[in-house]
Amino acid sequence: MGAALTPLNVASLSAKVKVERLMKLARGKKRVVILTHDNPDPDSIASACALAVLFEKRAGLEAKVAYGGIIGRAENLAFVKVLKLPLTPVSQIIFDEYDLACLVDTQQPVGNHSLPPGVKADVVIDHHPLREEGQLAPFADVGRNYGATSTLLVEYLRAARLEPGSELATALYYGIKADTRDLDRQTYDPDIDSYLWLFPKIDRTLLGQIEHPELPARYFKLYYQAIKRAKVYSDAVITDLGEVYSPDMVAEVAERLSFLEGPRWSLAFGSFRSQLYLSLRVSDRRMRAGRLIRDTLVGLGGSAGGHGSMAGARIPLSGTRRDRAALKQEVVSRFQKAFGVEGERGTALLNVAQQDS
Ligand SMILES: [Mn+2]
Repeated sequence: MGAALTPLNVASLSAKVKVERLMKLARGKKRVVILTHDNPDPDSIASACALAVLFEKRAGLEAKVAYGGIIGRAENLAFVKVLKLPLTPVSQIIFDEYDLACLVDTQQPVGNHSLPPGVKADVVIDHHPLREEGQLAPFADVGRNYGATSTLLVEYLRAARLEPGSELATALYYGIKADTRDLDRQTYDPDIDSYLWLFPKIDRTLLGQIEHPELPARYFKLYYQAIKRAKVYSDAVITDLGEVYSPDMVAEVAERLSFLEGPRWSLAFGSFRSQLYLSLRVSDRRMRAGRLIRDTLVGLGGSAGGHGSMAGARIPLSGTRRDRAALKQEVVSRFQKAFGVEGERGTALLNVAQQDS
């Protein structure tokens, strides 16, 4: 995937210039593949789909959106289904058939994506904190304050005078809404501006179907386990979900437990296909969850990242049952230390609830 342009982080340029750069990069190319991060969330999917539309409509390329991992949360499944978003599992992609590769909502060195090791991303568009090597792509738009990658894509569409259809508009709108938790968390002026621009274009009936989906029985079973196993410490709540049916449920549970009154930290972890997925939330915005999770898990392999009050990681699980249990124990004690609750025994959440009543 030869790139003719010199690497330059375009983040400080206007959306109009960014789009011009993208078009310049697309010149002479035929097919583009756009990758979300693994186990993609709505922001990642919406951004990828918007970028595909931009390449198709403004550069005449054939564009394919692909993802690694699985889409498991009911909201995210409904999102893809009701908005008819054209996604392809990465296992079906032959990278040699594409002359342009893009990554959205993540950066190459972060590692939570399925771009093969030998393939360099030509385009990287992401709102997560900048990783130095993340800006080495011929087109890198990274490192500025945005609550969602979808906001960046809305700016591109507007600069390109491309009117999104109601489905794409709804996708981008929900992408911003979900990542910023209804414009409440890590939200910046461009997010609000894009949100308001999209609002008249969305389909509210479809949005309702996404936000209030039917939930499978296993969802409730997982929550039952999560609550039963949750342990509360002076400043943290930690739960082991065991085997999960979808990695993104780990983040959902960590998010839910972060509402527990008292502790600032919430940590959930669960295994899926021989990986341990971890998700961390902190109620104090001054704490940097992404930095903490990376520092805490150093040396265990896998990948970790995050921003502000939320972070996630995955680490490979190998060896015997006992090895896996030992790794989990190691992870928990490292976090207990990081949360300042080492040496505490913790109380089962259900027993805390008894004390309350
Ligand atoms: Mn995002």
